[in-house]
Amino acid sequence: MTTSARFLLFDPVGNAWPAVRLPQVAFAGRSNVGKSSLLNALVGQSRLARVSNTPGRTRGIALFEVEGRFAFADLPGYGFAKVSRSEREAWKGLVEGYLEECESLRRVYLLVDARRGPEEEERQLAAFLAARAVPYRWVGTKGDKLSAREKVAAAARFDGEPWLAGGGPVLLTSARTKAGIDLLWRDVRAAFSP
Ligand SMILES: Nc1nc2c(ncn2[C@@H]2O[C@H](COP(=O)(O)OP(=O)(O)OP(=O)(O)O)[C@@H](O)[C@H]2O)c(=O)[nH]1
Ligand SMILES: [Mg+2]
Repeated sequence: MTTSARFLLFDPVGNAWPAVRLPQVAFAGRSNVGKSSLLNALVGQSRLARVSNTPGRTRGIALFEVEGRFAFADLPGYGFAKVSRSEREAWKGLVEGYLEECESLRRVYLLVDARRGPEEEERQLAAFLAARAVPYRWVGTKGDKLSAREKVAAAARFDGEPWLAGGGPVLLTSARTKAGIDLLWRDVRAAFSP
């Protein structure tokens, strides 16, 4: 299924996103975790958000209009070892500024490679959102790389991780097989329902 979606803007410094007033959800997570791929899987367009094999390629916030009534934010990835301290600081300023100040932000999807589970950076980001009462959801990515047994173990890695606004288990997805995409859509729609 394809969903109407179009590129709105790419904001590398944080001065352009405030112009987008549409209600929005954001996709956050480590470099290479699969943020852009998941966004593409959601809208059923393989080339809307840019997917790359070079971690840390997306250095700004990309915003996409979806169904003409809300927006998806593809946030720049973190945790890529090869970036300098100043680049890390720039990332932090850009992402935290957006998460803190975007009044139309309804929910944040915290993407975690299902094979790894949440680590220190993910917990810090979750705590940052929790402290500001921004609802978030854990999403496991690249589920196609896991056997059935590994999927059970992967889900268990999220046990005890905090949830806001509703709760529930980690949403295990695969941009490749489209597993979990329907469930994720249901959650996205819930974020935009009054
Ligand atoms: N097997 C598998 N590979 C995936 C999946 N999703 C993404 N990938 C691969 O993982 C790599 C990174 O995907 P991206 O979507 O660019 O990841 P990103 O989080 O947007 O990366 P940055 O923008 O650099 O932070 C690409 O080579 C994708 O093909 C998935 O569900 N399954
Ligand atoms: Mg990306």
